[in-house]
Amino acid sequence: MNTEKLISTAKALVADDKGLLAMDESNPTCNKRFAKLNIPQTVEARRAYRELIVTAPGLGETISGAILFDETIRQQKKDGTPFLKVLVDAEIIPGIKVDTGAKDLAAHPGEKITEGLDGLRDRLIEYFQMGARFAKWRAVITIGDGLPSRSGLEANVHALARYATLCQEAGLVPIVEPEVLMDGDHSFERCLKVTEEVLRNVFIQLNCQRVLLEGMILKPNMVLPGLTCPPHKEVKEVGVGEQQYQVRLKDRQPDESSDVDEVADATVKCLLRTVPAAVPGIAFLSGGQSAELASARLNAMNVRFKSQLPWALAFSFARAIQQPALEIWRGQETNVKAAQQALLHRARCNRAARRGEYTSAMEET
Ligand code: 5MM
Repeated sequence: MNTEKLISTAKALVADDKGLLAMDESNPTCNKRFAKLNIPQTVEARRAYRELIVTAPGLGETISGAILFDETIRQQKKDGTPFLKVLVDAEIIPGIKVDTGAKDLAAHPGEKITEGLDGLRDRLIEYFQMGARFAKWRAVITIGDGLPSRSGLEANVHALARYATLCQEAGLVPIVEPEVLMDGDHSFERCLKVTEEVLRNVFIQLNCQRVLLEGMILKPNMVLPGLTCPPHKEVKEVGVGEQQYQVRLKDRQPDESSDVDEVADATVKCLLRTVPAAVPGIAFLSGGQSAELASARLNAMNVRFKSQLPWALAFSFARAIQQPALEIWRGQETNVKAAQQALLHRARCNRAARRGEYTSAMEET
């Protein structure tokens, strides 16, 4: 294991206020997103879309690394230039998703286990030889009645740690992604509790499996209420003269901007309790938040806490960077330039969020 190289790659992935672009959707996920926009679900359409992304002019000014899928890492531009060369020429570090997906966990209704450990050592050697310098594995944790179970959680964090050690042995920086899903009607507080429990167990296992913390990146969810959590009434005590009044401020939906500071505070509190200072960076997933809210919440964390934190707070978004571009492209060659501008805009917004300089005015330009 080349410790120095791992550490310098991990640092480079979160350096200079840049972040990661997750473009590692598996074929079924990519096809599902294409189908919604009537884009053909073919190898060529996926290739053309990924060409649009990697050739967006100046992408390397905001993006430090791109996470690819196995099909994509082997593809080329229409003119035959390998995507890997395009990325390296743009000073973007190529990465690769190496899990083979989340499957039903036997005897655990409602829970998933991420697969892909069998044969992983050999696959990592091949990806390193191709030019990848980091990898990604996503564990999926569902909140529900009695979920996550202790055994479901342990199985997932154990697999994450086994993956991370194998990556470092092969010279690849592991992105460790334990995603607590937004699906469900759970409260904000429940998400905080479960995310804290998950992250605590992730680091216990990473230490057990002898992962070099300085040579990895954590990719967690932000702390958010479930997507179908009933709107809660925010009630505030207000003093007027001698009397105290309870003032109902407004009904709040989980994905509204009014909770930006609350999300920032809870997320950072959770991370400070669980993530060792040796980890160089935390790059959030967006998890289905709107692109604007993902930027606003990352921005709030950096505005409020950046100077006090031991690690960088960055982004590793897929939908929150790509979705607006995909909706403009819709499979049409004539829309490529406009789609690339939308992609670059989101990447710039997120770089601004890393600096605590993102404002809603950026969305109007
Ligand atoms: C949670 O998904 C990851 C981050 O994406 P979002 O920012 O959209 O939440 C993402 O890297 C994900 O792991 C990939 O898109 C691959 O997903 P599938 O399900 O296709 O393996």
